[in-house]
Amino acid sequence: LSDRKLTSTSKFLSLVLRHQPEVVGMKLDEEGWLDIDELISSANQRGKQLTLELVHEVVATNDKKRFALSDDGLRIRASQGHSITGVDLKLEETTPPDTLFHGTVAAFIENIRTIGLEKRSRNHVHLSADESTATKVGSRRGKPIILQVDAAAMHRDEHRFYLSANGVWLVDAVPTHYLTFP
Ligand code: HQG
Repeated sequence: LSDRKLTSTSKFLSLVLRHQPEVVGMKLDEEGWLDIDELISSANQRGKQLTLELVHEVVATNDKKRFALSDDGLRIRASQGHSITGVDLKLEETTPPDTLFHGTVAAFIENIRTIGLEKRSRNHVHLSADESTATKVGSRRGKPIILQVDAAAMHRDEHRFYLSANGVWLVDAVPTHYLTFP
């Protein structure tokens, strides 16, 4: 299985499992899962060459561990990054480290200073536990700018934090007074 095939399959699974399951005529269940056999046959019917081996290989080798299998191995979901409404991953509320990080770019800074971090098209604001991860996230859009989040203060103020299965911190929003700008 080539890296190219694995990457294109990862992108396809991100599309289906985070944003648009309707491209294979399916609906995620309320916790975001899809039956793998049904996903493969629906994808194949639409001309996508998806196999069980490919799905398993992507789950195992994906750089960000974007996908998780259910305990029985029959279902798959994205661990974070959803934009689709009506999915609740049922993550447990978790105490965050005192400081978290968010990588963004200059074009967004003025607005973030004014209204804080908002979730935009996704279901959560995504925060990173370390600066190097935040730098990678910001670099997707240009020269990264790293914001520091006072997660300890947010937690004291009863904002809820969730940790995805692949280590991404999720919150509803970060009001501007918890942010430190460089
Ligand atoms: C920005 C990738 C203006 C925010 C990554 C970000 C991550 C604002 C963009 C995951 C704003 C949203 C998520 C405001 C936030 N005004 N801009 N008030 N508040 N923004 O893609 O965090 O590779 O939804 O700074 O690794 O960039 O897909 O969020 O630039 O974990 O698995 O609005 O996506 O993972 O962009 O990335 P996104 P993100 P994957």
